[in-house]
Amino acid sequence: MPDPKTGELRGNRNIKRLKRISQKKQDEEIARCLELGLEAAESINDRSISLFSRGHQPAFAGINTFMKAPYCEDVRKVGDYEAAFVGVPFDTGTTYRPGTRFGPQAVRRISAVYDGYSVDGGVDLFEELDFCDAGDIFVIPGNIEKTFDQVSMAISHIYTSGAFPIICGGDHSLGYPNVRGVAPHIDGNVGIIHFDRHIDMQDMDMDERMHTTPWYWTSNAHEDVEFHGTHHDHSHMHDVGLANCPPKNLVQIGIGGWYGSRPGSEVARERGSSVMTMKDVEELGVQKAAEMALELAWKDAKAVYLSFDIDSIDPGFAPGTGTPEPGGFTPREALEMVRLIAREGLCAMEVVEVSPPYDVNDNTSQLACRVILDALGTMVVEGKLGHRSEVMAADDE
Ligand SMILES: [Mn+2]
Repeated sequence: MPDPKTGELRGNRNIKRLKRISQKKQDEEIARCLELGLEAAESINDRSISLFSRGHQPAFAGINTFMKAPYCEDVRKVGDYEAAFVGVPFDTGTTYRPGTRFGPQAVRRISAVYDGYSVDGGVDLFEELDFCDAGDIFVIPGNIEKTFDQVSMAISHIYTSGAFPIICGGDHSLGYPNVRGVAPHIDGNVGIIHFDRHIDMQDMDMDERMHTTPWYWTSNAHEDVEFHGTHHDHSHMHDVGLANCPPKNLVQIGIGGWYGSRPGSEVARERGSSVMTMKDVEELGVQKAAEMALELAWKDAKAVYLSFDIDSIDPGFAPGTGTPEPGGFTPREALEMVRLIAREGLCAMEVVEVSPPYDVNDNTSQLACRVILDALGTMVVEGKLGHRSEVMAADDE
């Protein structure tokens, strides 16, 4: 909104603020590219260009990590970063279309188009946040339970190293092992804000813990479950729920349509999670819906986890997904919801269900990338992540 006093546009305010942010990272990258990629041909006037592409430009060139961020190959060092993108290329939990195992690579590829500077976000991600790409978790195709154990241990490693986990699926069965990697390390209740067209809360689907089941296993069935310290305590199928993930702090947004929600709805009703349909969001408006979601998720909680199923966005915009359901969010609504929710801070986030074989023009993977960037950017602006104060010069206006 324009400033109510001066009438100055938000964009102009942001541009001024962005000017105060250092260009240290950008300068370092140019020096690194010239060092590793050699000096350009004589006819090239811009001497910051190297002979071999080693950095962000050209966006269509090079070896792609997420946002062309540093590849943290030695994952023992992941704690050197404030945030870490990690791929979980697993789609054995899908019940309709597969293909999400190719999600992380597609998101990485399209992410190269972004340079981390956002006028409407008012943020320069590379300068204000140290983040890396930690590569992919070694999933076991065809074995859901072994994959869950790998995933929980890997996410737990990233989280306890001190980096904010940015988890890119993969199908939504991962919601459970992802949260199981984080929640046991939080000294208090964890709220979950879950964007989806599907309720994903039944116990089993076709005799396994598929992508229709994560919140049955994550949210606990009893308020008085004993708190356990490690994820190992929750690695058996007979455990129902993580001790500090009460269903009252689970908010499910965008639910609706005609696919597979009956068994999960019964569980949601029994346990008392909050189910916000698309119609609820439409009637409340995005701002009010986000406020309600935050209130519910944060009630007596220490942290909130964001689970974003890309199928919550209408398949007209996001066709590349396992179980499309018309009538979802527009990208503008979804991204605004994500920004409003990220303002209060998150303990980790996941974006799941991007299935590149069904995608068109990378639209779906680009939206997944935007969900990540908008959440990160918002947290940086709000001081919940990164190091804005260190790179921002004093206001000299
Ligand atoms: Mn879904």
